[in-house]
Amino acid sequence: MSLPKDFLWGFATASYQIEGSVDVDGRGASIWDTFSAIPGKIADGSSGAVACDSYKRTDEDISLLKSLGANSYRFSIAWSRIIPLGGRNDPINQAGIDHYVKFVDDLLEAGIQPFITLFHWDLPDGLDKRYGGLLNREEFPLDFEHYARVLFKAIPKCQHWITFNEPWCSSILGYNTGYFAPGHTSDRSKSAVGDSAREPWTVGHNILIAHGLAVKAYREDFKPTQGGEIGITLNGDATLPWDPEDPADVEACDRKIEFAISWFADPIYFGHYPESMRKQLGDRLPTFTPEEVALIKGSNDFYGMNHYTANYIKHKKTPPPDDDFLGNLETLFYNKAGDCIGPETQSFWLRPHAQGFRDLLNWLSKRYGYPKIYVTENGTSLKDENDMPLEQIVNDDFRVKYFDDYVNALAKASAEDGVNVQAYLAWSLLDNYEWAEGFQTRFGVTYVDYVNNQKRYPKKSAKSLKPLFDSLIKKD
Ligand code: GBH
Repeated sequence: MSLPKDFLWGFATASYQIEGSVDVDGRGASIWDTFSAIPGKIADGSSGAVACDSYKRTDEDISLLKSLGANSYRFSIAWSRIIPLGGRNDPINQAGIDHYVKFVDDLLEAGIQPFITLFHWDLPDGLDKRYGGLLNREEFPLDFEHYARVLFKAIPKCQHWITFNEPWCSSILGYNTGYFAPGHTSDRSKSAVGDSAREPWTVGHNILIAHGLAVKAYREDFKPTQGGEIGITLNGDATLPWDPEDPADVEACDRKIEFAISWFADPIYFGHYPESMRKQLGDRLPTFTPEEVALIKGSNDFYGMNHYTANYIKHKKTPPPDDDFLGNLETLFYNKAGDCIGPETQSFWLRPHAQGFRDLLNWLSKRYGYPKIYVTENGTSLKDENDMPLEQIVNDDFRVKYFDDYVNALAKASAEDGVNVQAYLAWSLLDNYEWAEGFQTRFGVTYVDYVNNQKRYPKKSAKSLKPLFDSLIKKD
């Protein structure tokens, strides 16, 4: 028995990936509606217009969670359902609020703790059009704070709030590679607008300010009566040196994590950006004013960790180009000795390597003083799963093994390394809209039949987590 007695576990999703009903109950458009409508941006040309139809199937999803034994569920709220145009002087949509209030009531009634993500990438399109969305230092943080306050007030029963999901993705994929909405990049064959060398660092900075304002609002005006917690969720992969004998590769391993995670976590825990980023990016990386430091430093009640995979890291010898966001290094699946980091999946970036999870939990704990960690996402796709017959899909032994290996690595980090982990949310409850990959890549523990009325079929992995956690969580 190696996980604490009150350990929370369950599944995670995000609004645009599962809800559908994009024109229902007064919802406004988000940047993902706009982006997915542009030909060539999404692998299968699809959008989240219907997705898993979860907006209309809350009862079914809650029954499913209950049947799988989960005691927690992480979902995100679509900002444009709450404030269709997004801004602090724009009309509030009561029907959208009512939907999520009822959903939380129903979850609690079923004995399931909600973890609410305020922002999982679906920015109201109105804000992007009005003032450039996340790029706007003055307006965006204030509009986010206002949106957050509306929800803190409406949903006092929620005890776990996550401000932003993976700001790295919003910044880099949204404003450097252009792979995600709103698709900005310096590559003019992909986008008419964007500056890959500068915009991502501005966006990251603005997200940190917005996070800080929402946390301050919660702590001052809601936490005293509601008693909940608030933090941010960051994504990052584990790193192993391509050549363990080469100190430059060993150093590049830390630099890779600093560019991915410490970009946001150092300001939150220490009040400044990592030295390695300052050195490489110079004045393209914004600086914090004393007021901003006061706002952001210490703004996590917990550390939200999304984690999936690992890479071998090889340092580069030539100076980095202006659009480099990795820290002047290569990410590889094979090391110098020819070892492969893990088996292929359907996701080009994901190869299971569970030891990396334990290592990264330790790295983060050491750097940030053993904070309370909630694992807010962890999971895998399966190579060619979408093309398999249903009988084979529901026997997803590869995913069962992934969860088994990763959760055991987590339990060891908790029991043997002193890592303070208190929750684990598997990604994902349902197969869903995998962003630019469309519906071809499936991450669900539940198969969703998109051609037959979104019918759900729990896979073997769905049922594997309860016995796994039962065997690991201490019983008093
Ligand atoms: C999560 O991100 C998301 O929060 C979730 O919505 C999503 O469905 C889930 O993962 C599965 O993908 O080669 O530069 O394009 C996971 C972290 C970080 C994984 C960026 C993909 C792409 C790297 N993601 N990464 S790049």
